[in-house]
Amino acid sequence: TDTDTFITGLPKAELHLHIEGSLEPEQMFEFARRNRVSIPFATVEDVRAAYQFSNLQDFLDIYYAGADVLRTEEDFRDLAIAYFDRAAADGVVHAEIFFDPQTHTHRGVPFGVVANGLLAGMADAEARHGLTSKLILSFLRHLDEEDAFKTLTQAQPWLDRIEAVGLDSSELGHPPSKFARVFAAAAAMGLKRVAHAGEEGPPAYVHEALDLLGIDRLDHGNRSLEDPALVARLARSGMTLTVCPLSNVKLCNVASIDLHPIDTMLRKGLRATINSDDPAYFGGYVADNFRAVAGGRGLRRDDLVTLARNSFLGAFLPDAAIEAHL
Ligand code: ES4
Ligand code: ZN
Repeated sequence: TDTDTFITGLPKAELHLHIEGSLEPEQMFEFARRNRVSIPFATVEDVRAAYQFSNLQDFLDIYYAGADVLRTEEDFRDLAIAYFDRAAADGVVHAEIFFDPQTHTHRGVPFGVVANGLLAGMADAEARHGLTSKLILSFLRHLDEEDAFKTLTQAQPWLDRIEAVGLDSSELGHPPSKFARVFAAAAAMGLKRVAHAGEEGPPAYVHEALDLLGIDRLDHGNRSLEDPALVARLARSGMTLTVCPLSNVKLCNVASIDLHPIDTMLRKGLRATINSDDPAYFGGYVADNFRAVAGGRGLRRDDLVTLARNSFLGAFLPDAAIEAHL
């Protein structure tokens, strides 16, 4: 349709994408076969049928299990290449992607295997599509502070190729305050900071992410809408929210796409962006997310343009590069 063409033709940045969450079932079988890893599924259809979640933890359990097929530098490179090919087809020209090193180092896969594989995929995307990208090292918040510090130490040889640190995994019971010292250390190393907050957790966790982690960007942030003073603060400071509509519906944080608050966020002056989060698990890549809210919320073209423009305003790119994308 016209809207489809308009959406894919709109240049955009993707700012909230977990590379492990782009592992499609077909590739899961391929990596399982070549690495001789067994998986508890017989067919691709069986895998897809298992992707029904009632909350974040339901999803995380299956997401960490899926990541077990990722073993070699080639796996991480091929995973990234497959994501960037799909992103480029959707009109993504710049992507800032999360990776969860602890998911891999805890299985005996060295940090460097993960980082070098992803960096090879990023170089391929720039060469073949002109798609630029950056890496965000995300800490698993269900693990302790000491493990996050160890991960930051393992990252030292790659720090010049890592843009930011992030915070993901099980939100409830693991407030940002748990990682205040880790984020302070990352800031001292010159890294930018982002955090998942207000996905399932209360507005107080968003306040903590701002006050104790010094975040430059807020991942999800949906529950900020429950706190008018917080909304005003986010709007006033021009904070970018990386919103993930299909993820919100799949994880039952929003009852259905036609009830998604994306347009409320825009009307309240929040710098919201549209992202795919874990596209292989949540039913779509970034253009699918744009289409879902365009249809479900009846967004006009000027709203879609604003959302795409916001993605560049929120990107960790030099001002001149942002300007060139607007
Ligand atoms: C995640 Cl949707 C979401 N929330 C928190 N942590 C995550 N890791 C991967 N996807
Ligand atoms: Zn996420």
